[in-house]
Amino acid sequence: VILVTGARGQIGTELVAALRNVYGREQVIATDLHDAAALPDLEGPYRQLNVLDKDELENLVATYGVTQIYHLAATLSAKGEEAPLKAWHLNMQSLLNILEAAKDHKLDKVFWPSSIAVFGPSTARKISPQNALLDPQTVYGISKEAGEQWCAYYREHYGVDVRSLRYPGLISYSAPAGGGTTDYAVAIFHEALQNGRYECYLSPNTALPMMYMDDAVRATLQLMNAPVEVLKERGAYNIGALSFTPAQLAVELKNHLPDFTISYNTDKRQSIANSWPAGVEDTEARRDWNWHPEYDLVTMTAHMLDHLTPVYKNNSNTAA
Ligand code: VAH
Repeated sequence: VILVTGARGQIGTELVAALRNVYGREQVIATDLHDAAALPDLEGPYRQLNVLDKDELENLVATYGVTQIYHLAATLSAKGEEAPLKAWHLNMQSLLNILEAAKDHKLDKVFWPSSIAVFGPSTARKISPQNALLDPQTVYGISKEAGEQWCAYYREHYGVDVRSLRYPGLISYSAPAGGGTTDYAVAIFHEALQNGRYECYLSPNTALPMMYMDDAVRATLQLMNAPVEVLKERGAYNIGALSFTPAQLAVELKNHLPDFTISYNTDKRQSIANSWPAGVEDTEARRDWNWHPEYDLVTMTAHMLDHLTPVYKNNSNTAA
């Protein structure tokens, strides 16, 4: 039985669906902070869980005979800067609760997402290699760097099989991205379809490592299904797919929506983006567990619009 925390988030929504496809709906317990009664679209087993409540977590693990945990609940980069100590506490204490539960209940495996946010000035605006110096500039990035070290500690001291990926900015259509710096690349699709224009909070030439959610989900399952002996990296694996700027994404969108216009009005998220790499090197992921991306800017844009255009068409019809 697999337990997913943060199941209502951008990654959680997709991972729960993918895991249920593979293991069966009843084998994947989705959890998040929301009360089930407040979730009309709920499908499959769901339990309200505050990941800071260790007893509640242990209770669920014991009740359902949980053997794997995907721990996705966290505060992202931009939101974390608004309440640093709250973000640190949530991101770190929840991970420690999960690692302790994995140790005490001898779980088979744990997945925990790291991020390109672990990189900072030493590789800012460049291509970050797997073994770059990690000098994060955000609370979120600090929690991801510390989290990678805690995962290695529990692996080395207690034999917990915890695996991790440094996700780039993720782009998906099924759940809103919440509180990230890369989320312009999600919002732009909704605004382009709804209003024909988008005001971007990053400057036009801000290149960032990005990935379509289908690739991110596939990478996650591939990593989790790899035999443990092939996993050589102590920290989380870099995985790369795309690297583009807001201007490049806008040009690609215009190929589908000729009247679309973009404007720029940078805010504090620009300084976060400036501290991140423009791309990442993922030689080790390709070497150890055969990682390779399948979506590029053209296919990702087409896929996003295929799924979102009908949503806005229906709304405008009903609106009319
Ligand atoms: C964020 N989407 O922007 C997340 C991610 C690399 C970015 O960690 O905070």
